[in-house]
Amino acid sequence: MVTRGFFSGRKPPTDADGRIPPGQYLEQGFPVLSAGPTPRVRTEDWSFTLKHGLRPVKKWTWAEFNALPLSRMTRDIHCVTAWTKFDTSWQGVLIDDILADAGIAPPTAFTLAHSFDGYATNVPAKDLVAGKAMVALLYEGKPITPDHGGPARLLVPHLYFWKSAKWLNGLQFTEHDEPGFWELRGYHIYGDPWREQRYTDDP
Ligand SMILES: Nc1nc2c(c(=O)[nH]1)N[C@H]1C(S)=C(S)[C@@H](COP(=O)(O)O)O[C@H]1N2
Ligand SMILES: [Mo]
Repeated sequence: MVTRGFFSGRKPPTDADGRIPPGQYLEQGFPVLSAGPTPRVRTEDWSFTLKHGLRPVKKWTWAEFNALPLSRMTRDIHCVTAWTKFDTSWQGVLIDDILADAGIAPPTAFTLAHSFDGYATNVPAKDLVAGKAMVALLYEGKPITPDHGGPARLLVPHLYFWKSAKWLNGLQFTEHDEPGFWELRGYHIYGDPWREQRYTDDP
């Protein structure tokens, strides 16, 4: 039976409770959260550099990067400011496929994602591989808008959304777990929404 209510969009899915981590609420819109002004990065000026420590391993132009295999991820996302958004759909290049193109396996256990605005965030290497993360190029089938991190952003949906660096321009493997922008300013070093790891001292 199809009812009027089905089309209204006001009724959350029946499994909503099990999909909303502790302390989060369900958001229908897509809020923008940026530490500073939105950088306008033209694709002709865009590049992505993979580094092991200070040593560049491989660098891609926009055209080269877009020639890598494109994958789709549809995931719930969770911002530390307490909104959760269901079923966001992205297309981009899995970190697995970036590493394969560079011909390497993760050389260390930790990474820092770097962005055009100077933002950085740390993510353990194991949280980026095995299909868990991508460099997203499209959101809901269209190029990611500048405010949401276009031309390219990291997507690590199983961690709080501050780990999904916008305006991404590189990934650096580091010997140690090095805190990034928000991790240096009181946010949790790992940021698992299901364990409610919001702030530095949260277990
Ligand atoms: N480069 C960069 N990436 C960033 C940020 C930022 O300020 N700069 N903000 C982070 C935070 S705190 C969140 S919650 C998400 C917000 O992404 P959205 O604006 O697409 O919702 O981006 C993250 N990635
Ligand atoms: Mo955030």
